[in-house]
Amino acid sequence: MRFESAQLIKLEDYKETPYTIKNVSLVFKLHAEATEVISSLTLSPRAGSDAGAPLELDGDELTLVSLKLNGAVLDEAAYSASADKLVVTSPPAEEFELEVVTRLNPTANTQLMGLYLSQGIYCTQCEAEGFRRITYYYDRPDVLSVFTTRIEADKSTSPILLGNGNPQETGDIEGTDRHFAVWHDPHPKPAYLFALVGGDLTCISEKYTTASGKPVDLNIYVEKGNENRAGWSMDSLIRSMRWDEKVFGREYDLDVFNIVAVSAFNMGAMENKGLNIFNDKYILADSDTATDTDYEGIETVVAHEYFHNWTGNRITCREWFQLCLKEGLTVFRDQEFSSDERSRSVKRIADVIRLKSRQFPEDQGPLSHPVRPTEYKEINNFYTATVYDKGAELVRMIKTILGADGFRKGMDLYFERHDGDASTIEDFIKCFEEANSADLSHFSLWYHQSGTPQLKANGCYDEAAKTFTLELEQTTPPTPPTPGQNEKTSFFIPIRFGLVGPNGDDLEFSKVEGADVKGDLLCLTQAKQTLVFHGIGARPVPSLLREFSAPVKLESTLSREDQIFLMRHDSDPFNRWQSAQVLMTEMLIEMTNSNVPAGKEAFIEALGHMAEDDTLDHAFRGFVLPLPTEQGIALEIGKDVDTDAIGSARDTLAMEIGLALYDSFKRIYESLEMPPIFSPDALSAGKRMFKLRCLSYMAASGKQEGAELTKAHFDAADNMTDLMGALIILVTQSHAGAEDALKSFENRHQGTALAMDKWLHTAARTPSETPIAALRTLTEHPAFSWDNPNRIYSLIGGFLSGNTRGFHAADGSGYDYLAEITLLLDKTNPQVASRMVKSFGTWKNMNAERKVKAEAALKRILSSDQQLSTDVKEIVERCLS
Ligand code: B3K
Ligand code: ZN
Repeated sequence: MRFESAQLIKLEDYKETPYTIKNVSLVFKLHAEATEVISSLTLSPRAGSDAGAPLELDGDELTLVSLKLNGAVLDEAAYSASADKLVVTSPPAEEFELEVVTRLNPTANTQLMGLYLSQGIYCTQCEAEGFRRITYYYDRPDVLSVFTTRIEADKSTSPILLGNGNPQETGDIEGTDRHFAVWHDPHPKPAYLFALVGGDLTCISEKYTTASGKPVDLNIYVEKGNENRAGWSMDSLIRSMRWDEKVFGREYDLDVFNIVAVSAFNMGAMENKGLNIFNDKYILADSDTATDTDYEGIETVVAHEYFHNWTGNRITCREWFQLCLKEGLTVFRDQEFSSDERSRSVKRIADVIRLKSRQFPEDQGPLSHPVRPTEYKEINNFYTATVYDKGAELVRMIKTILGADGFRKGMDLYFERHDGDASTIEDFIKCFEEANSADLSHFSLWYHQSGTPQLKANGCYDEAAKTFTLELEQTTPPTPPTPGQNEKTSFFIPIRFGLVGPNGDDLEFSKVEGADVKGDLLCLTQAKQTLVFHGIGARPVPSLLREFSAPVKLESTLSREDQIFLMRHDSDPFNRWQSAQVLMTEMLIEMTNSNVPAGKEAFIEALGHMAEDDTLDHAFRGFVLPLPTEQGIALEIGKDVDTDAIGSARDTLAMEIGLALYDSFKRIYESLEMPPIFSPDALSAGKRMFKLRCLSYMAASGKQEGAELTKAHFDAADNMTDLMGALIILVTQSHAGAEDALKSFENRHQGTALAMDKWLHTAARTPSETPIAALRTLTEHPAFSWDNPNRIYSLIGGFLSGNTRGFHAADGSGYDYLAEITLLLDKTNPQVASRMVKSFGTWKNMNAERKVKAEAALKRILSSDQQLSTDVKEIVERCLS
């Protein structure tokens, strides 16, 4: 484990290694507690590097068994080896072979980085710096080598042996009950893409033929008994492969593509070359155990990891500061895939909800950092919503600015020019500039400057002159922890817009002064700009930031009537949703401050109107209905937050809407027929979601019937979506049937870990007078375990993100508990601990009473006697900065 003394790593210090590694040949002798790894490296001094420079290889908790150079045991005086470094003092000036033998204990590897055993399955996780926990190596993304891997293991416990690339050879090891498999990956790759798997697995298989006629064997490996739950993943994989050929012209490049699902995994999945390893949550699905959201998540993650084959693997990152080069781009690609497979406008809303709920809080608090940071202590802390989701927004803006054809030209040039490279954001941007003769220098600031810009808009119509004047102003609040960024520069902000006329159509204009406008796109480049639109025949309502064309916070001065008008009439579905959100948020904030919001009835009527509008698809209507989350409202309020007041205001408005529109919701709920056989397709899923959202309001209305119908929905559910949907309503709204429903869910699903994760997540959200006592009791439940990240993310994560009033309880008990479990988890799995402790990221927005408690809890972590991991220490220090 790396401890708190870790160095600050800076982008400006980047230097190439003095040696290159052409080939890596690995032999793994797998044993549960003593695995031997023989690594043979072909090294050469890099041209232009200092002759005779020492060879310094990375390690982490390693035990060196032996070391040979060009076949001879190396004299002890010629090298030094510690757990985290191997230094060969004066290596030869010509190409040479180094053989490094290390011994590992996969059973004791609770960090789940490097080689570990998960339910009897050997597997690896090397990104970002896990390979150094296997052998001494240049564990950094810019050292690309051709890997050959021989895996040896017991035949009975590990009949399946998988590696990167193509299978080369298999056989028995004579005189033993062991066997071996050799895998060769012809594509040079960095060590973080290395993987192996050994275990007693079964698989489902398909044959795929690429667009140019190359056959590929596709296999998804799962624990025995789960093979019937992997079909959706296979279907998603095949659709992703076809889509990447069609939309980006990218084909798969090996003879096999293997996916393995394991149950103990720190994150969602990993794109190792030809051997993706997945958290089983993102592979296994059937109607009884997975919700529609799970099906959609699986489709997205399978696609995402597959798309990495080009954006990440064929073209990788020069160093980890460039993480968004592969992650932001690949998220953009998976978002586009899902948009094409499902409804584009609904997908856009879902992605923006995610961005606003995960990235905006990060960017507005002490954990704010640029999409391409310039320094870090622990790289694992930078797999953030900013790098991933804001990173994807930046790619989307490039497409918005250049248009679809210009974007494709830039991508084609990127693939052509950088295939086989370890690249940078500058390389990426240059491809779009050159392919389009465009200048993206101002735009590029988005990669380097942190913070969410606020965009203020104010419009004024002059009937006599037939002009509409639009004042736009951007400001980006300082984000103090970002070094040197207290003064912010203006961004290049692409704004899609329309001037909506009285009948709901966009008005034409004859000319515009004050900004560069092309069609429905205007680009704001300065702090303040005033645009004058000429030839406007009637008073328009400006609809700005259509499709959420830039990741900014729009502060509009539109009246409530105009906002309701957009909600009802805007031709951009995204902005119809956005207007409803703005109205709900404004009213909830007023109610939190004990005021009665103006225009509430008109808003509720408009909401009912949208719910009943059969021209809109069900999923869209399902997304329009719910109120912003308590966390979302807290973020909008931004300071002196009282989560109890927010919670009560939200409950009240939900009740008022439920009561006012009860008959509408009931009519919709009863009229929407579901097909007799479950299907996870987007249309059916949208309908199920819409029904549940109507039900949620009916239950919130206070009418007994609403609660009864919810319980009946739960009892009649023949799929996980309906079961969970109804359970969440019963539990979070504290209805009488909640306890019975939790019991019945438990009886039905005990023993199925992924289903019980949902139970833990829901139970953690139960409103309680003593939330921490209730949470402690849940940690004793047989379905929970401190050893498996999925269980922790479900229960503890469910509490932190879904029980806002419990976590932010004014007595500070939630903060104390988070400090306590951070220290507990840090002993075994720092990545999981660090993910949990990030929930402190918004503590500065709280009111004084809560802030004092949160700060004390954070300081208690720092002052603990326990040695902290770099992961946790860095987050806690940044939170306190
Ligand atoms: N690249 C991996 C994430 C690795 C996280 C390391 N802490 C999965 C993904 O983003 O596709
Ligand atoms: Zn990724």
